Amino acid sequence: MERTFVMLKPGVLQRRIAGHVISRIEQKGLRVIAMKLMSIDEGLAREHYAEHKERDFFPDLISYITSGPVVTMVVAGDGAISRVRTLAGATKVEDARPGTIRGDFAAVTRQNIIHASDSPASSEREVALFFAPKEIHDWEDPNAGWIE
Ligand code: FUP
Repeated sequence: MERTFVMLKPGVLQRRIAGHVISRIEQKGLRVIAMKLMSIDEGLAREHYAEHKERDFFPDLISYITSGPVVTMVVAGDGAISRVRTLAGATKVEDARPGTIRGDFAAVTRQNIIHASDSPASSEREVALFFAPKEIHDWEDPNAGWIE
């Protein structure tokens, strides 16, 4: 069973669409096993996006991600990493297809609604960066045996 780190970026709360985005994840059959509302300080933002620190968009990215509260989650399920990436859609809004979260809700790439880990190594690093083990509450669906 795979785990992935998911973050709903600041614009999501401001636009009152958190429920819509979380529903996409739940409707796909994935399990939310950790979730919290938090504000990201500059240090945490820089660490999270360290791979982009040389990119020209880095200062704007850090300023945006620290501009308001975010919703962070750990999502579990078979193939959770690629399944959430598929639900999220392409990074650049011009490439994000209708039906995906970014394709349906994002108009600006920097404000592209959702972050989701892109590999098992990223997931492990990001889950540990944002959640203490005791904040993760795994659970089983008693109906799972009936529906698959
Ligand atoms: P993703 O894994 O899809 O979130 O994409 P990246 O890790 O490549 O990018 C992280 C964030 O940087 C994006 F969500 C938005 C921002 N970004 C830009 O603002 N401009 C770009 O050209 C690429 C990414």
